[in-house]
Parts: sequence; structure tokens; C-alpha cells
Amino acid sequence: MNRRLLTWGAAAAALVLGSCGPTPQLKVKEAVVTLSPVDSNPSSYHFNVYGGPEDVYLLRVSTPSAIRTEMHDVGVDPKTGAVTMKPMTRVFIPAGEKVEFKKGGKHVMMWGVNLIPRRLGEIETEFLFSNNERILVTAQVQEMDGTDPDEKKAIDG
Ligand SMILES: [Cu+2]
Repeated sequence: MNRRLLTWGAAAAALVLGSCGPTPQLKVKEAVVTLSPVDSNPSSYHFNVYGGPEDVYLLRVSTPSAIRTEMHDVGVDPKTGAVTMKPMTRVFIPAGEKVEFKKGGKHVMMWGVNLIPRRLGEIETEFLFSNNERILVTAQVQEMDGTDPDEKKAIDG
């Protein structure tokens, strides 16, 4: 009797797992840093975060190749109607869902992107989440018009 119940349970569990497809994995993709045309102004970093099996918060985005980074959100001042940016200390990433950091919305600002990523056309970045997961992401680096950084063009000819 007990054994039969167990077998039944295992079969039911297999069925449920099978119908759910693969477990979602926390990841970051479509990562692009757009350089500011004015070197003293911050560059902007856009990407998509894909939620994993559990809800988490994105706590920090950092890189050894820039002086400073900040997570920002864009909002409209209800009094003046002006578009403003405000820093965020964390961003909620729901399980299995996509959170976009894109133009006109959430983004990361990056001050002082140094010469190495500009010459390579890519930059190493690190994402830290509230479950202690760290994800290393190599982002593409481009000018405002979507072409390679000027410093890379100078090398490539
Ligand atoms: Cu900003």
C-alpha cells in the first residue's frame, strides 16, 4: 500500500516537473555601454536582467574599468514636468521575469570609462544580487551612433 502511494507520488512529481520546462536561470544579457560624446560626462549602461528560480534584488553593478557607477531610474517631476534621474540602491528582479535597463528607463551611469575598454570595444562588469550571486558580464562598448569607440577605430584603422 505504502509503496504504491510512493510510486504514484513520484510519477505525479515527474509529471509536474516535466510540464514546467527548465528552471529559469538568473542571467544578464544584451549588455551595451554607450559612451558620452563628452568625456567628462557619464556613459550609460543598458542591459536586460532575466530572473532566476527565486525573487532577488540587484544590489550593485560595478566594473574595474571605470571610476564610479550608479543605478538610476528616470521619472517626471510632478511639479515641473521635467524628466529627472534618481539613484536606486536596489532593483527587484522577480523570479522568471525580464527586467529591462533601457534608454528612457532604468540604467546604470558610468563615470570615467578608461582607455582599455575603449580600445577593446568591450568592458568587464560585475552584477551583485541579494542571494549573493555574482554574475560577470562582458558588455559591448559603443559611441552614441552605435559604432565602435573612437579609440578602437583609431587602432583598427
Ligand atoms: Cu542616470
